Amino acid sequence: MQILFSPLHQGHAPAHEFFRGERVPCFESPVRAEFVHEALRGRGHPVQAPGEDSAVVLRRVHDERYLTFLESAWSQWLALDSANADRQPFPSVWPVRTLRSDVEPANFIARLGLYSMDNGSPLSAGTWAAAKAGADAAVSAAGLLEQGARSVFCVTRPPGHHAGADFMGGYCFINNAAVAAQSLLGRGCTRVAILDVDYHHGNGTQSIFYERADVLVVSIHGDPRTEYPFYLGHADEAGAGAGRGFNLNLPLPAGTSADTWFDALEAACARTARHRPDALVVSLGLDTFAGDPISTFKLQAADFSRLGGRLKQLGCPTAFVLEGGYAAVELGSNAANVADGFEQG
Ligand code: OKP
Ligand code: ZN
Repeated sequence: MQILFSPLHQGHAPAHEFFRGERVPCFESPVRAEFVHEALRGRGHPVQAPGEDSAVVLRRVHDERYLTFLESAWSQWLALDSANADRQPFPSVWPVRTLRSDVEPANFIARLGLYSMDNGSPLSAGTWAAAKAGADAAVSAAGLLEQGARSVFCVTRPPGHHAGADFMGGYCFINNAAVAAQSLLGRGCTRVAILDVDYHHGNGTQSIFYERADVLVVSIHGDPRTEYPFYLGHADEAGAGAGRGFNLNLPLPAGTSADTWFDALEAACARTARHRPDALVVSLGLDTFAGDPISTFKLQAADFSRLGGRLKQLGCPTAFVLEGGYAAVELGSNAANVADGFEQG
């Protein structure tokens, strides 16, 4: 399987996030992508750097105002105080119901709140370059599929599926899966499916395509009544307008076993097949692993091979986009099991 990897991901390296009221080291760390890259390379998969520029497609997925902010956010932060180089900006106020989000504040932290869904998406000096490289990988994957590749694996971080058209959230800044899907539509595909198997509901992906019928979004995830991102991902969210029937959520209770998870995967695959997609984008979160430090599903290493094999049976050109997975040491082999399961399936 062709692997797309850029070392620019390493520049996204914030030190801390908030967890249970404390500042803790970031779960979403550079070693994650290094482990995945090493494991895939070690199993003989060819690796190349993303060759295409995502600039045009990015603007079809995300709002200009948000992209402009994101690209210059770190330099805006430094301009406030040169000592900010060693500090992380966090939002402190969000424009919830009754507050205005149409006026961009002059205050940097207020702008950060406007463009964030949570306090869990810390920025660092290289965040934009890392996120942009992820989008470049997504567009490059679409290009490789267009040229006849059966599958491509984007080793992207930061992840993307919580990022919406105009906001960051849940460690995510640019929605790489949405960028891949949008790029495929511009390359002769008329129907694309996104299958999100990350533990957390991909609220950003859902919201970007919610009123569209060309991109089917199917997600298996922890029930948002108890699991992040809490405010989206319920079973009754089916799409709206022209997109009605083109969003399928399969929430599962915290602690769900592998057997039950694979039952949900069958339902997800059945709906995906019925869409007859010209290409499939898999938001590949590996935080369904039993050893994940922030999630509660019970998949084991061999289950990731089974997942890859099942996805192969859909018979579509497939782009895998790395999302979550925080058991860093096992992340590489779990990701490589999906790739190998797909190729052998
Ligand atoms: C991203 B992905 C709060 C800690 C929890 C939310 C989890 C984001 C998961 N600061 N953060 O879907 O794996
Ligand atoms: Zn996740």
